[in-house]
Amino acid sequence: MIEEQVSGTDSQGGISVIIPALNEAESIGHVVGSMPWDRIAECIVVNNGSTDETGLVAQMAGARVIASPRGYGAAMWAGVQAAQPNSDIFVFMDGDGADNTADMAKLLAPVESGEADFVLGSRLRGIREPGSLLASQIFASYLISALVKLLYGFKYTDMASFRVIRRSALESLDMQERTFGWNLEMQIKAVQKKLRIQELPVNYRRRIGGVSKVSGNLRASMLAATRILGVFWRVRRGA
Ligand SMILES: Nc1nc2c(ncn2[C@@H]2O[C@H](COP(=O)(O)OP(=O)(O)OP(=O)(O)O)[C@@H](O)[C@H]2O)c(=O)[nH]1
Ligand SMILES: [Mg+2]
Repeated sequence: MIEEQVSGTDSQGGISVIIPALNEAESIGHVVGSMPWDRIAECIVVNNGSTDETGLVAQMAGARVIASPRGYGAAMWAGVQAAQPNSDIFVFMDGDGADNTADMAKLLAPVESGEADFVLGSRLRGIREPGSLLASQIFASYLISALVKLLYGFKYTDMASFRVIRRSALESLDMQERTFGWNLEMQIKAVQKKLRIQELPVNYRRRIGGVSKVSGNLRASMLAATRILGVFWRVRRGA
């Protein structure tokens, strides 16, 4: 089975996994430690502003740790800039242990085989541990998906971090968001650029430890919602 997956790849370069992590010392060691190291070239943890041992724990577990300006999208962008030049595929995922690295091979397969440019992991289509997604998050996902369908004609079901994209495809998107609008900007622009998109189910757990930076924090959720709505406005204007 493993041999089949490896021989099925036409990835000429390598795979860089990029993980933003802000005060995730309780989970990041588990996340980095569970990487499929035989398949990936590197795991980059972007640790901007943590006041705990996130960087040290990630490094001990085998990640390359870098810093960047504060912000979720800023961290993603810094990870892309820092990736080894010959990586031709990026995997993005969270550092809190909610995403399952066991799903990575499934998300990679269509990009590696050349069938897709962008594969989004959908938590709404997968199995969710009770309490891992708040009702408000599920509602927001439906609402945003409906808006994207209405405006751009493509039906996503989620806006999750866990995703795989070909380097050349990402470069064609000219990503501008440096906050929580990053995920949605990628999804909308992927449709606009007519990338070959797939959405596949992924399982989702509660965060292993630490504190939510978004969903469990009202102020941060409102800020993220504002940024996400701002993406619709900005991308519509062609920026
Ligand atoms: N480097 C960096 N990482 C961030 C920043 N904000 C959030 N993150 C990371 O982005 C990922 C997603 O944030 P979460 O707090 O898990 O957001 P969430 O999944 O909506 O909230 P939970 O449901 O509680 O997990 C986590 O790995 C965070 O550590 C930031 O400003 N900088
Ligand atoms: Mg989370």
